[in-house]
Amino acid sequence: MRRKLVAGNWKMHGSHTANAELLAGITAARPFGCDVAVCVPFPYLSETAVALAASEVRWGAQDCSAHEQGAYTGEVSAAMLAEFGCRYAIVGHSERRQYHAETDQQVADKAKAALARGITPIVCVGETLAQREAGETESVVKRQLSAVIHTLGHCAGEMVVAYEPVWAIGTGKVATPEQAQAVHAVLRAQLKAATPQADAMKILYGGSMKPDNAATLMSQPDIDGGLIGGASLKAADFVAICRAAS
Ligand code: 3PY
Repeated sequence: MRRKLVAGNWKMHGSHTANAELLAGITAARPFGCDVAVCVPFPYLSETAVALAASEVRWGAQDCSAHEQGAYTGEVSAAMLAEFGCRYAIVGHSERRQYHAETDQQVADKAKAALARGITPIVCVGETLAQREAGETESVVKRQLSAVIHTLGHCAGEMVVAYEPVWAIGTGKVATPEQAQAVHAVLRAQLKAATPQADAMKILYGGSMKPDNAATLMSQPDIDGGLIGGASLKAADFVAICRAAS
């Protein structure tokens, strides 16, 4: 039995006041029967670390530079994230692939940089609507994951994978449990061919996961939790998803 993980992806949302309220709402609902994390904007890592210090809720970032240090204006290194106690870093979210033209190899390099500093990368893969309609879902997600597997080598078993169909992100559309499970099974098989740790690895579903669909999605055999967008911004919704995972 894999313990589930529910990770909130706040994206570019938050303020000191809103964060304090949200984090208080989450910690007040402990204990959870699953692993719980929030991935917050960089400027809020410090206050999140303070707010969550006495709890088992973890925190992380939404990106991580592939570079160790240097003249990379605007970038944040894994070493810096580690200094803030980050447990996770999301890499390769479709919004970064789309708006920042991140390639499969850049995503893989970011995952490697995170792991080198003891931060678990949550590696996002997923197809666009056009790719799904063209029957390319499997080849797209396998190509995206393959770059990471090859770059991480014997450490591949240490990442978390998140399947996020791009057409389900921020659209209110959600993959059916069967659609999601089918892709998760493909990813699990690919991981099995790459690492003996595959059966223990978490593959999250992301893309409009909400309190009313979380339990059914997470009841699928290869769905080990969720990467939660909009619903992670309301404590009641996020907590309800964590309960569904417990
Ligand atoms: C969403 O659910 O919208 C996400 O992008 C989660 O990362």
